[in-house]
Amino acid sequence: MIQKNSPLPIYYQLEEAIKEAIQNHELEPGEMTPSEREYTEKYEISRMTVRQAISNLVNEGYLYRQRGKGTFVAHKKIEQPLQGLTSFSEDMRSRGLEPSTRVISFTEVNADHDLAAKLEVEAGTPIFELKRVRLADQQPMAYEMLYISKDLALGLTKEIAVTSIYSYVETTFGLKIQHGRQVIEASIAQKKEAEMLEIAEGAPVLLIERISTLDTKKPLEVVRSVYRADRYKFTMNMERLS
Ligand code: 16G
Repeated sequence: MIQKNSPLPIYYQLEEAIKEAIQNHELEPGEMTPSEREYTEKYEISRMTVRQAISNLVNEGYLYRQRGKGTFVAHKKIEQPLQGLTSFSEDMRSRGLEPSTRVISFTEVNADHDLAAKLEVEAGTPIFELKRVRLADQQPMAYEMLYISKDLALGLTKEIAVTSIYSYVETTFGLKIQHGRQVIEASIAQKKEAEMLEIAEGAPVLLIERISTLDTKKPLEVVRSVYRADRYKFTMNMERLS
């Protein structure tokens, strides 16, 4: 409730009231919030105050605006720890989310110099190129371009790529995926990526490149992924260096 005689600013009280409504599931993720006018009338406060509260909540990631449509409740971001080499399927399941995959294309290409160097194969070696949209509870989270040595993923098909590649490689061939090197950069969604991720072109995304290697030190995959920045955040633990 909003108390006009409270020392707390009214916009702040409204922010708290909206956050509470989200916590109590009165407002669900993806749902449109009441309009500025509705809040103005409900609490008998000025439109400027409502605007300020909503802007603050947008900046803090609780709400998001869609041009021409309105303001909506944001989905909680997935927190991905930056330690432990895990697969998308494992990550989602460990959070109680159902992973699924849309295979956009599955082809054989010849490794260019960059990929060949990363996969430690000769340039021109045939490798698999796999483009997949990874979803959690039916919502697109990431668009992945995966390059994998053919000899380490023999028999890989589109049908298998719908499930877990890590589990295929590990259970079918008894390979041990051991090490990963990952680089994360901020960017904005290009047209194709935006389409795949069902976000606006130009929306913020995180570009991730991962090279993972087997216990034998042989590189297994080079994966370039585009993650939705509105749904993902990365966390890490740090020790103070002496
Ligand atoms: C993650 C990995 C990707 C790996 C995939 C395997 C990142 C940035 N990328 O998406 O490198 O190929 O998991 O997932 O985390 P899967 O076993 O479910 O196919």
